[in-house]
Amino acid sequence: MTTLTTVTLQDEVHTLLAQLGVSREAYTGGDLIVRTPITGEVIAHVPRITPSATADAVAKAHQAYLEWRNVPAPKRGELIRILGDELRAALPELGRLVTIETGKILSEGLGEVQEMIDICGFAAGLSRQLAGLTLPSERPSHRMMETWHPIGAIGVISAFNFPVAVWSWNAALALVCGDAVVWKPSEKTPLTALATHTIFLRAAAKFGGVPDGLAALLIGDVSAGEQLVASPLIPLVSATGSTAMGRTVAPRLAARFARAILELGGNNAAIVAPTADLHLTVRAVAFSAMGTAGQRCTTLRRLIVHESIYDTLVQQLKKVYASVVVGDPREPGTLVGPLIDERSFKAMQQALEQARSAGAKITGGDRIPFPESPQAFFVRPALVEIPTQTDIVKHETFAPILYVLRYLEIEDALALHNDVPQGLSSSIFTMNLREAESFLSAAGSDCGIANVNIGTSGAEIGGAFGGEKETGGGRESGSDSWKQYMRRATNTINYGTELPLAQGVSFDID
Ligand code: UN1
Repeated sequence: MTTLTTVTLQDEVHTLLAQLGVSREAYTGGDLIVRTPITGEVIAHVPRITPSATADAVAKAHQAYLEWRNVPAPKRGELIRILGDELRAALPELGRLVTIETGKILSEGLGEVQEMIDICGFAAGLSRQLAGLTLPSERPSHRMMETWHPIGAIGVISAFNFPVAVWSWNAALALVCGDAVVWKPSEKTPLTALATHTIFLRAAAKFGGVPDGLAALLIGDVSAGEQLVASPLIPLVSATGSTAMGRTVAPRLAARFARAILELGGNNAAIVAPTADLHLTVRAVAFSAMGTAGQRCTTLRRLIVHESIYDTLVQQLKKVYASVVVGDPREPGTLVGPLIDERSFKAMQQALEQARSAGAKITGGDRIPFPESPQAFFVRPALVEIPTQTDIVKHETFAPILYVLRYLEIEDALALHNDVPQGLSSSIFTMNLREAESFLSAAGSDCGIANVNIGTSGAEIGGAFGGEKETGGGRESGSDSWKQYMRRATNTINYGTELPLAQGVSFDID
């Protein structure tokens, strides 16, 4: 365990914000109190946006879209290329700010900004590839094709755990697609949002001629998000957060036929088969289950282990769980930082209590006190051996709890795997080709992400990211996710002198 330094984090945060170019008024004098989970101390007072300013921002973003949609896509890509350069230049400071605001370790804070840089590269290339199909027409001298057009100003609602990367997955694609972006970040992480917005404005100034309000930031409470969800000027909202949040957002969007990209709860599992490379498995499980203090939507929460290797694997994991360094996420050597707040700590303790009453054997899970930061919530990650997949195992608790279950037949492992309401990420550890391929097949994992011999978390930006069932069905980031940020027009062009009708219909007026 490391000891926390006594340097005030507020000073460090203000220095970082100044280095990143954020003006002092943006994070002082307001009534939104921002705390760092590292010590629990207050690091900023951010002014909240008013409802009328939110309405203005949305209206302005819509106007900006009307202009931006006429800028050629490769030119729009140039803005995102510059944004990537600006993020690269800001990486050390922004990465550190992510660490201080969220409590994730420095390597993960920097990794988050790297994801932003990566998606900018992806989107800049994509700006020359927003391609539609050309399709054969059944009519002579006719051509049929698809064209992709921008859709409008889109809304992004993001969560505390990936406070800036999630914005970038949406914004980089949407801006290249010709949309404007209005962003409502988590109330717990307004500072990294302010820094990111400032970096965007710097990129926009370098690019020159970006319509005013093309990317807007709404720092406020839940009502700002609600306004975004209700606005007829916002044709799409991409929302990341809990399934409970999705349940309120999705019907409101559906009621006005707006699009939704939902990235909600996960309850990710890994199956460990008898042939698994255990050395690799232990490392993968450690990162996926304990990384980001269990606060990724892709965090590994259930481990389904074959009876024949159960004792060996659990013993090895117990060693790692007992020795992993929990402490100040800024210090090299720390692997597990604090939980975001007391609420999250309480939810973890309640889940452990329920597991205990279901007959679970729990290793870890206790609070680690740091006398110099009594308001911080550091915990030893918990390994919970549980005989059956009870309700608490089926529930996503956003904390480092790994439930361990046994299996004998691979079919039973798969059944357990899929028997939860969520469907985000999944893995199998095996050297058996049949098992691996079955896991990836139609009858295998029911998740949006299914991996072999790697963990459930830490996906690359090049793939589509998201999941099924209560995870919400949305896809962000790579592959063809961009299509959601555009509207598709099907065009049929007649270059002949006749007017043949489709389906052989005749309608002769002569
Ligand atoms: C999230 O937790 O909301 O795959 C996103 C991962 C990261 C993204 C996590 N690339 O773990």
